[in-house]
Amino acid sequence: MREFVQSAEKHSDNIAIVAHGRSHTYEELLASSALFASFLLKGTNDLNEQRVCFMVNAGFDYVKTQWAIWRAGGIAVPLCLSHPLPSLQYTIEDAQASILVVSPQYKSQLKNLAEQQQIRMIVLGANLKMAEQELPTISSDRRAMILYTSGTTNLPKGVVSTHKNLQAQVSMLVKDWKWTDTDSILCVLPLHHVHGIINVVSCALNSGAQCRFLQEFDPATVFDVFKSGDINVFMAVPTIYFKLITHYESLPAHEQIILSNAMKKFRLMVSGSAALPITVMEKWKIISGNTLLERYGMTEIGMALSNPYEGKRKAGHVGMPLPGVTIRLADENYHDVNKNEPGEILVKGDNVFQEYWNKPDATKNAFTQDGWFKTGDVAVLEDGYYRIMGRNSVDIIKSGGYKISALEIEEVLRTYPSIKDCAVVGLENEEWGELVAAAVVSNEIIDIPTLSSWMRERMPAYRIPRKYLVVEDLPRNAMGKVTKNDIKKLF
Ligand code: MCA
Ligand code: AMP
Repeated sequence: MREFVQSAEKHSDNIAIVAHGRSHTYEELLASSALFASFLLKGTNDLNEQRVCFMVNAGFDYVKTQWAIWRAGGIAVPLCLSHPLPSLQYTIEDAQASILVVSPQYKSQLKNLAEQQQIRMIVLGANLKMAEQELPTISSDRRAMILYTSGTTNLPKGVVSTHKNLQAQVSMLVKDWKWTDTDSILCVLPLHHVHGIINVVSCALNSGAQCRFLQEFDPATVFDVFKSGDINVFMAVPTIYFKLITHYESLPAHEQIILSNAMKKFRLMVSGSAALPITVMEKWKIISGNTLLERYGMTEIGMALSNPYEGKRKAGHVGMPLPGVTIRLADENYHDVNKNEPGEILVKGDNVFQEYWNKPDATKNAFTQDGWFKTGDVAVLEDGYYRIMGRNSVDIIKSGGYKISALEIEEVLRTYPSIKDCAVVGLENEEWGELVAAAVVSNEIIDIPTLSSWMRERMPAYRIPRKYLVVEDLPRNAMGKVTKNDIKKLF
């Protein structure tokens, strides 16, 4: 946090944030976050790593809240704005939050929960009376943030990063991608994941640059901002580039020319969170004049590999280690693989997270005995560039850039009255990366729209199966284990 404050002080007159039609300087951000930190502290000296969950719309209030939590010594736990109550409740309870900060529109959704759990609820903008007090000094080894991520367990785990981890994640990108205080980026990504929080917002705000926010992704609005000439950096997941290309192709020729000319002026356009299809990279190059820089990262490590800022950006590859990151490719016994052979990506560096919240066994299992973080992703090194080949687990699905646990969806599906068993898989899909699909075992006729709406009450939209198949039984191997690759073939 210290580096954020120092940079903000240095750039106090610069515009930090543009959102909801208003601009906010770094000076305003410093003053508001200090005041709100005091409000959080409520006369105490230090939040001492209390978890503060916050469900706040993208923009000034979001960053003010995040900085205030950090400056008051709390752990920031951002909530997903589109999650239904059961998912929010899981996060709030698992994190053992003692404070909940919300934008006014989320108050009714979370009020009862906060009361039941005796959590202090703060509704932003509700004429909060604040008086500034002295703020604690926060050492960099303290916990700063918990982000929830799905994995090979059926429920999401809280990834705990310290201030030092976050600073390492930010600094390496600022350096490698040559951020400066003249940059301006547009944020369309959700702010409960590393991509939006670190790569977009924190890198900009650590550089004295400007961050513009849209409340949600919408291709036409994104293109309007592109045309305005107000931004020169953009970062998104492959699905977003796919959707932008589709929209571009629907525009009349004269509109396309204006847009293409505007995009040619960008300094940097980045893709990540999922594999960038070569077709998308090529089409984007034609329409925008920009060769997308593809990089590889994970909630537990921030970014690890990146195509070069200067130098050849290779399609289908994720480049080389970022400054401060050490990478090893290993076999199943965690020995180095031979040259040109695929292996699991293992990572070391200050960027690597501290622990899974309250899950010592999961934390232990995530590292080798000599401290390498096991990503579960398999890659091969080709001519100095890493290429991601897949994942160790079929139970992890990437759709729209979101990591999804097949097991978590199966667990919920099995509680549907007429479903006896099920198996969830990810089907390859150019737009979404993978599309969530479920084979369900039932003797009864299942009305899919009814099942779908039932699922929507329990899971966020991006986790809902988009294809169903009712089967008499699931294919299994000799050990009785469901063979998911056979299920994929059934679709
Ligand atoms: C939404 N829809 C879907 C999916 N998601 N359909 C199939 N598969 C999906 N995954 C449907 C909705 O149900 C809806 O249909 C329709 O699409 C539009 O929904 P909406 O939510 O408005 O979609 P969108 O706004 O177009 O969302 C697409 C999106 C979003 C913008 C690409 O998924 C997104 O923001 N993804 C980014 C996630 C992210 O930041 N990941 C980074 C984590 P209907 O109306 O029928 O319901 S990974 C990370 O941080 C690591 C460190 C890294 O490497 O970056
Ligand atoms: P998450 O857990 O949501 O942080 O997602 C991290 C996962 O996204 C990684 O473990 C990879 O499987 C995947 N990922 C991120 N970037 C890329 C990329 N450029 N290409 C392929 N997969 C990626």
